[in-house]
Amino acid sequence: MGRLSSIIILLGCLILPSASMLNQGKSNPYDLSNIIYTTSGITATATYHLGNLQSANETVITKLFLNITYDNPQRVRIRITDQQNSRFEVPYDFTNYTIQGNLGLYNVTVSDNPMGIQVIRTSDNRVIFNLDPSNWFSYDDQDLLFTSTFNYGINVLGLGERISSFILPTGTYTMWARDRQSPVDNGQSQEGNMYSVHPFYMIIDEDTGSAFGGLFYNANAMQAIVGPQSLSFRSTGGIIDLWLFIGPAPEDVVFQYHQLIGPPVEVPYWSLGWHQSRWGYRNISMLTQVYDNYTLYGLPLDGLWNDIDYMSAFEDFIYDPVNYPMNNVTQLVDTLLATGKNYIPIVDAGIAQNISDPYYINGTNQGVWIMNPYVQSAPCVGKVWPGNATFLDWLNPDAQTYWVKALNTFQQLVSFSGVWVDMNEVSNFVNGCVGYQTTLINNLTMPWTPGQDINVESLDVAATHANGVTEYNMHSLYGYLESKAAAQYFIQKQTRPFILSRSSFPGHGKWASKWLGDNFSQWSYMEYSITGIFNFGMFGIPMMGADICGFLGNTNLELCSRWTQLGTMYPFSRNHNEDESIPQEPWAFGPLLLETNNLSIRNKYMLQLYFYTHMMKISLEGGQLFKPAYWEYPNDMNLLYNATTSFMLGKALIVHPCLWYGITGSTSFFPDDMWYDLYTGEYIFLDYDNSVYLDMPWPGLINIHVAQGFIIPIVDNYNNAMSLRDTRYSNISLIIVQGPGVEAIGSVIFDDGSTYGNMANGNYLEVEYQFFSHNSTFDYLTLQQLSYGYSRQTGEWPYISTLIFYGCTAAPESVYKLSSGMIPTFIPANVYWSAEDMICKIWLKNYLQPDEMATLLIDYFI
Ligand code: MIG
Repeated sequence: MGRLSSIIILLGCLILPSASMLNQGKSNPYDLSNIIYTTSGITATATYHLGNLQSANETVITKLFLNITYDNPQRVRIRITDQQNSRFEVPYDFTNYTIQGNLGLYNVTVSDNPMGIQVIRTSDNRVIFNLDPSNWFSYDDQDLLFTSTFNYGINVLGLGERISSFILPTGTYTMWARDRQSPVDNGQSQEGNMYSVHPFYMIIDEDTGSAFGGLFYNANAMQAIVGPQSLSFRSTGGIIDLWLFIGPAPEDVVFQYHQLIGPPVEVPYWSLGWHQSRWGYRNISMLTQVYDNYTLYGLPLDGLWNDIDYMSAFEDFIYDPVNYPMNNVTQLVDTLLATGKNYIPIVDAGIAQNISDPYYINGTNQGVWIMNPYVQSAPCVGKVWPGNATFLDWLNPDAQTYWVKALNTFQQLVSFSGVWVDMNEVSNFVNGCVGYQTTLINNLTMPWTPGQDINVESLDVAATHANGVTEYNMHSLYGYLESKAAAQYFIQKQTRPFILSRSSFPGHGKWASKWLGDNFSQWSYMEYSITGIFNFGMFGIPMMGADICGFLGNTNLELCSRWTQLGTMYPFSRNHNEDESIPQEPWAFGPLLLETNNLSIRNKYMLQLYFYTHMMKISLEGGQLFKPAYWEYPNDMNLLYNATTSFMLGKALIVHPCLWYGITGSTSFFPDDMWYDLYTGEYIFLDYDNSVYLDMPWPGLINIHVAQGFIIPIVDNYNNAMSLRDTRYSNISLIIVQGPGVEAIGSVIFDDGSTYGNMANGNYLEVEYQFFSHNSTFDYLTLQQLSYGYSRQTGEWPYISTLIFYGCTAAPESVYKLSSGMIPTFIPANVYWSAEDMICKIWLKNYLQPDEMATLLIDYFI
């Protein structure tokens, strides 16, 4: 690079905005008038002082409409629109709601000259939003800027997608969907934005540890600027539509957000198992060999994935007749389905522009492509794997029909159980529309640029969608709208969608899942996967995972072993690899990895009902399964500052992954509670600072501990199951974690695991188990049906075989069953007690079904 250009780049960096520079010496250029206060909010007109114009060619919008609504007691919406002209708005996909008012939990005030807005949470008088009148505010045509300042230090979370630490360092964060291979973003480069766009943040108050959040519902290229006591958003278009969530606990914010965007789609039972994938299974025999090896090594498998290798000339939906002859594909898929496993092929966003490709012909006939802005009736052609390709315009209803039909045609060819939608940022190997790059460069003038030029490796941002809407506005919505359309294919069949997408946007979780894209086979990326899953859990996409063992570059035995231990605790667990790296299937490194895989996958199986029950509840209520320990113990800010050294699965389990090479144990921190080793029942004596040294063996199991007060359902046959389907025909054990004076509680959801809408329609069985320490001589365990919309089919989860008590301080003697209105029946159980380990076991034989309405009375030796 020449000296001159580096100087220019240097200057470029210097003039990039920082929050303080944006705000320097300028106050809000708008005044409020016509202010109307009602019980449901505030409306006003904002008028620009013309005297504030910086230059004659500024495209300022002079009259704005401010509409603040008190949506409900935990949520405020601030909408600022152009009073005279309509502007692009994100196609709204949230649940409609009626405005409930604020009930005094927050207080909103506005100032008129200049304009200011302040939202205060009344419970602790904290400012949770403050559009300070003395700050610069902009509502230019392509430059929307607003800043919220706080009178205390803040930790900012969220603002995806990027690879970053959980707490975002102060700096500038770009949001614009981009196919980029996982740079680490510490707020300095402005080019760390990746596949998805989620302008959702959670702020943790540095002084009090309490939380609140916000969603800036805007899809245009934008940046968020995180300061020590401020947060700004600067977008290149759209409107200001901001929802604030008042908290005050972190998990409150998550639920409040999910209530707005809608809880995530139910996942199929099988999808929570173990998945094998790689790019580079070049022919059907290689793919079949993978299945055969799983059988050979006695390893369970639930999903076998097929990357772009299956395609003929990289054309979507079309099998290569030489490398993937249809007969052999069908044979393999039939075998998979017969053994309870599933087949998931990839589908790329670009449809090959090949005049003999039926999918191209149909799309052209139906006029569903994103169009070239410079030529009449020609699509904007991009370049991806098949070469020239066209892309669907999701604003056009025909595109959705086209997509559902394409999937139906594909299904007639091959019985896939889910689809993997890739390259949907939408990614393009060239800039703009093929053949029109010069035009593109001449036409792109923007008053400012969020990070890289937005035409780089995207379709021309002038390309057109239905109703004249441009790619400038629609770009970052592609993956989300594509997934939503694909979901309709499954929903029409009443099956649960299983769609793994690389790009997403707020609302995505209602339809589909996501993985973290192209990570590196490096220790640091293994740790970043935890942050990534935390973030997407907040964003309402709980079915998340990262490529286990790493995608780019070569993995190694130790890293892959540790990553398998951790990765089997992701909600979505898939080993996936790039085509040029060394193999990383479970057998790729000899017996040590094989053993780790076997133990780890089976460990996940053991917990299947715990995972599944959580995912089903989340699909009804929102919330996170895989979450920071801080969510559960918000009094301990160390858990926030060291967020990745542990994570929780629900409320009961804490996991300590090994994130470092060359060690076999580590000092580990726990939240303040009573913890037991999940596998052995050993009570964990914590040091004064809540730490303890944990062995972290490999091969071996990842550390999982269970808190007192919970009942964990365990699938008994986890050591024999070869796919999750087998776990449906297993007895269950209950691990009941006692504590002095503490009740223990847990529940299980049973259903058919595949029909769409079971939870919403009540077609499930939920049983709650509750354990009461009655007195020193006997205890109760109650089984209660909370929902009875499903009856277990023949052989499904027949009995509760064993009760396992941790923290048990007396020897059980006998067990009686009380069913309503009947005399207690004596159950001839086998009992065991270890005084030293404080563990009791009661083997119930076949006397208790998991959904019986019953109370067990447990009698102790005294
Ligand atoms: O340009 O389909 O992130 O998982 O293996 C690369 C090949 C395209 C990117 C995905 C990756 C997948 C790969 N794809």
